Amino acid sequence: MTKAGLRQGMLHHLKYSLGKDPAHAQVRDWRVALSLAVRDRIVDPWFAATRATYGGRHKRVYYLSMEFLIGRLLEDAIVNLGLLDEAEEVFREYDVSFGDVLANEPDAALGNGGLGRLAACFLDSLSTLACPAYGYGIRYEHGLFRQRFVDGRQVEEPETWLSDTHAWEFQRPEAAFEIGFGGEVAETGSRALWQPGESVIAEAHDTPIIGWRGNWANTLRLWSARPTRLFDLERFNRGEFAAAAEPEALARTISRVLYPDDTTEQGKALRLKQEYFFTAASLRDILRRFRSEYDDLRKLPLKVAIQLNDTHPAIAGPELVRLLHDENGIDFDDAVAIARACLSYTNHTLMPEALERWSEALLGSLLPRHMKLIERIDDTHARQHPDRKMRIREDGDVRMGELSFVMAHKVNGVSALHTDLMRQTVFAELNRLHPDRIVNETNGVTPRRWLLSCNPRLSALIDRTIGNDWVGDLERLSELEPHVEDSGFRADFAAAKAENKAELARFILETENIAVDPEAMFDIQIKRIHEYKRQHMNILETIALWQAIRDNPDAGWTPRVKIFAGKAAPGYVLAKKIIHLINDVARLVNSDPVTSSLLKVVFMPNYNVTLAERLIPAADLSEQISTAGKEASGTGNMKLALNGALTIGTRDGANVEIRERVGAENFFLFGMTAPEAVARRAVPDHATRAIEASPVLARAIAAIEAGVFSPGDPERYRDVVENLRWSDYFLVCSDFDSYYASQREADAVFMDRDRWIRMSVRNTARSGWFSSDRTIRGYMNDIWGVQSIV
Ligand code: GL7
Repeated sequence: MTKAGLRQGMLHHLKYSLGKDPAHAQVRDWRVALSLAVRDRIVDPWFAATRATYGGRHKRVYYLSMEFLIGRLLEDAIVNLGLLDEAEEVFREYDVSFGDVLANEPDAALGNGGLGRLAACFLDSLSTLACPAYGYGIRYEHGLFRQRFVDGRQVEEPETWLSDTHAWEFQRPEAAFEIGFGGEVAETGSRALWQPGESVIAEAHDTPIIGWRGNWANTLRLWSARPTRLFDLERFNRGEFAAAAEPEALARTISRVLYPDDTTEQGKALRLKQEYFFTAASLRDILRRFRSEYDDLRKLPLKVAIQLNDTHPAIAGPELVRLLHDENGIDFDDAVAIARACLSYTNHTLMPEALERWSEALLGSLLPRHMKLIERIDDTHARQHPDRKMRIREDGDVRMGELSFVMAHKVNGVSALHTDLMRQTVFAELNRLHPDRIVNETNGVTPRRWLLSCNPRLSALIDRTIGNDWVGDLERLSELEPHVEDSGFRADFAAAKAENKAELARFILETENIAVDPEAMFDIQIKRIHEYKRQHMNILETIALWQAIRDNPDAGWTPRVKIFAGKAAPGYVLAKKIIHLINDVARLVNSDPVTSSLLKVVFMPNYNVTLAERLIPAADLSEQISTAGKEASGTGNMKLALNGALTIGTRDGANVEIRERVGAENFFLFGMTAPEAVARRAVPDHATRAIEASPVLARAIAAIEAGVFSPGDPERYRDVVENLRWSDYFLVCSDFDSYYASQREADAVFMDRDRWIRMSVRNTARSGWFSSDRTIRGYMNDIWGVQSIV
């Protein structure tokens, strides 16, 4: 498409969709007009993809996920359609800042963290690879809460991404299904009929997702809930206005908010309702589409692959069995076999508190027929495997991981280490019974967003050096490797990073009013706040460094800016305390005249996809410091390495594979391995011993206890410190010395700037394997049995 075409489309929408004259258009009007013009360009390839899929009678992939953390869509679409230069030029003509137009789009924060962002990267790759696919999820009215700090404490505010026009979606009032809850089950012989006691309507909203080069588009179909009956007219006429509106309010509650959890289970009835709501609507839709083409439901697995993103859609197993058996008369054992051949399940965490369980009582009352089917699935499986000790049901609960495993033909982990640990721990017995079921698909990230769009300076340098085929084939970044010996290339590489850092420094000054030295090492930890991710180990190290600099300010320290960003789950008291501590440390350290040219601490509020896009290109050092065995994969670690940051990290999750690929000499490794961590935890008083053995750590902890960072309130961090001293399940104390030493090694290397840049280039050149295109190819071959359509 030409610049003229884009201009014309945009002016058309400005006039006819928004009713605005260019002379009076606001940034928001331009943004919506541009989005609609770009969306118009997606419709044809979208239809063509649908036609090709029907025409070729191809198998489709259905990715069921409670979360799609897609962020902003406009720039992605423009980049994938190759319209970036054209769009920039058009806005120059109208003297409107293109950057402001892009920044006007709200972030679609329909996810908490890595799990939701992975689903978004997968959508981009599925379209790029021309794999016929649908993403299915919930159209939350309010995505992840907005984070503010008040006196250093996290305050949550509702997020309102839909309050302005959402230009991307097509409402589909005709694609609606009635979803029932509760009620009774009438059994007649071996068949049963479920009569739900209440119901809501699931209504579809479609967003087309265009792939790289604009050849293929898939659909993200999000369900919103509306009442079967709008309001109670009788009550309204009696003047009971609030009561009359009740059914509507109740129904809408289901798609009202995203649960703000991250790797902790949320045991709420409403959450279970959300899970069943979107899973049931999606399955109904999948069967409707299948039936429009084929009449034998037994052939379902030939045409349908359903991926369960974690256990949140685990009820898909019993629901599909119910649809096949109760509603279509297929024999129970056959129904289970058909469902299993369609379903596969991705596990994203081994943390016991995050593995979903629902009480049989709750399941039985909300989904009575499903509870009976789960019992039957469990009993049948136990009969088939008499030596089985574990069951799907345990202590009055249904374990959703076990249910998903039993109902899936493939179960995958998200990094090599995590998959091994799955085989050895949570699913050890099931793995023994079904040794071929578990496979590994190491996570990846889309290079379109996480290098091409977010880091234009580095992307342009790569284009100039090796051409631009790397965007669709990221392993070609390896062609950069020989250029590491070229001093001109190294200088350009360093300049791109330096400019990115200068830009971030300006942003930090503007938004946080903190002046940071762009020449200093930008040391970045960005992710949800969690004890296992150990932001508190990072802040302890910061305190220790600050103390060491004060002791001897002229010892040739490497200047550092410690940057943190991330949200804590609102109910996670200790995580919120850690945020407060980091902010308190920042306040004191940043105003210390002795250290302020050498050390700054910045906690950027409201971490989201857009902020990540700003921070990642400017990072020198990537903090990936979780307790070994706890981070299933991580994906931020990949984005940072791809953008040339060096990792300081443990042998956890995908760090292991990153280190293998970028080379051990280009990675700052520290800390215990996963088995060592398990052994260490068994040592009585491991934390106290570690503190006694480390004067540096002891002194940092003592400063917190003395109220150095909370003057007049020395008790403020009592729980954080007591937890470290007396329990320290995540082994902060035991790993501390190793971490501190590794940080000093990073300091030394950073002083040798040429060596650092060589290491940085190698990180970028060797990160090509971490493309989500590679990951999706793995799923297509190993799990779904589908092919790209060319
Ligand atoms: C997570 C893991 O914690 C994270 O390590 C992984 O990269 C991500 C995607 O596979 O999934 N599991 C999880 O429950 N959340 C994650 O981010 C919220």
